[in-house]
Amino acid sequence: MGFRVAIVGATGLVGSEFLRVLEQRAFPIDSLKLLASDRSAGKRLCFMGEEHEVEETTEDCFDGIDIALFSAGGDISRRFSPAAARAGAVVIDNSSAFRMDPQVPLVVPEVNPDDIRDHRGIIANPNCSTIQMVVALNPIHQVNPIQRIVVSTYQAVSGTGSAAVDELREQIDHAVKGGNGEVTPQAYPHPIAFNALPFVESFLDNDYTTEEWKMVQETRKIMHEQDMPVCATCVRVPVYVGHGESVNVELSRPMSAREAREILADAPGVAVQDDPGSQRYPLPLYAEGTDDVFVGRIREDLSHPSGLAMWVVADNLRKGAALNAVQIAEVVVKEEVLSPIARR
Ligand code: NAP
Ligand code: 12T
Repeated sequence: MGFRVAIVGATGLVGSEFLRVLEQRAFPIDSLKLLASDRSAGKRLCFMGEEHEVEETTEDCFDGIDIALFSAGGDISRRFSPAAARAGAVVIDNSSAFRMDPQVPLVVPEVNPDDIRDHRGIIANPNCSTIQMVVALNPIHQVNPIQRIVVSTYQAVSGTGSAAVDELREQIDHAVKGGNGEVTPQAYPHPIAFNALPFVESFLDNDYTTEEWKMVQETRKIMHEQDMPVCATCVRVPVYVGHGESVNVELSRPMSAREAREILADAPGVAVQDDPGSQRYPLPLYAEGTDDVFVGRIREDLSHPSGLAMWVVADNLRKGAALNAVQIAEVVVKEEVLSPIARR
């Protein structure tokens, strides 16, 4: 038996990754509804060798939908996902709109799949930077509880959407053609080509960015550790796809780098790439289009008796967004926890 699936934001970067991931994983689909803004209505997108017409998202377009994958920004999620849930769909939402809502599970299937059972129609997909970090840290935490996390991210422009990807390309083109550096940044407050911006999304009153604060709060919620101390610095770098993270943890007891490597080698969703002698470590360029969270540069933190340092990379559009959401949908289907309204 297949399911009736809708994708809201189907024309976006995450939306097109949804189409690829659903196809590659052979998700059981009976019918597929592609939704976006009125600007895209009538556009045709290919899925499983067939063209599908994009429709405008409206409150009443979710009738008969079992699973609605939302990826069109927080405003659209707030506007339409309650209607989708009321119509009997399970909403899997990629925006930050509902992530910290106590009634909405926030799920990384490798870490807290059981939280899915408590959903009331909406399940939130975490922030990309948080997802890859908890996939790498949770297996260590289960063996030797983490006392504190310090993370710095190196985030790709595709996290911002297709306009930012175009902007990086244009700024690089401009420089290659001998431009004198006068570009008018739009996606970010400063040029992103040949730069590194210690700013992702927006600033809060506490001088952290919203992205940094999501990493703090979402990590605690997913790992069920409400008091976990987390300090994040999020940096945008001129990379198209693939977020990198320098992660430092303080554990309850010392752990050798070798033991950490062994734990991670057996961890679901993790691939260890760690051989300094042959220049082997995770790289965004090679993570693009793949599903794993890659971990390398695993070292004992020589400045702390029970510290570890590591470098974590994943495709932010796949494990960071579309893949994680489809994995949630796979659990929903397998555990038969479809909408409380429309369980079939
Ligand atoms: P994008 O490439 O800019 O695409 C935006 C999508 O939203 C397009 O399909 C667009 O449709 C659609 N949209 C815009 N206004 C709409 C409206 N009024 N009604 C319906 N659809 C509308 O952005 P993206 O990279 O795919 O990201 C989209 C969203 O996904 C983000 O805003 C964020 O909430 C979420 N996201 C989450 C993560 C994560 O960490 N889990 C990562 C990346 C993105 P048109 O083509 O018709 O304009
Ligand atoms: N600002 O899903 O710009 O909360 O890289 C994901 C990615 C927000 C999110 C980004 C962002 C999210 C970004």
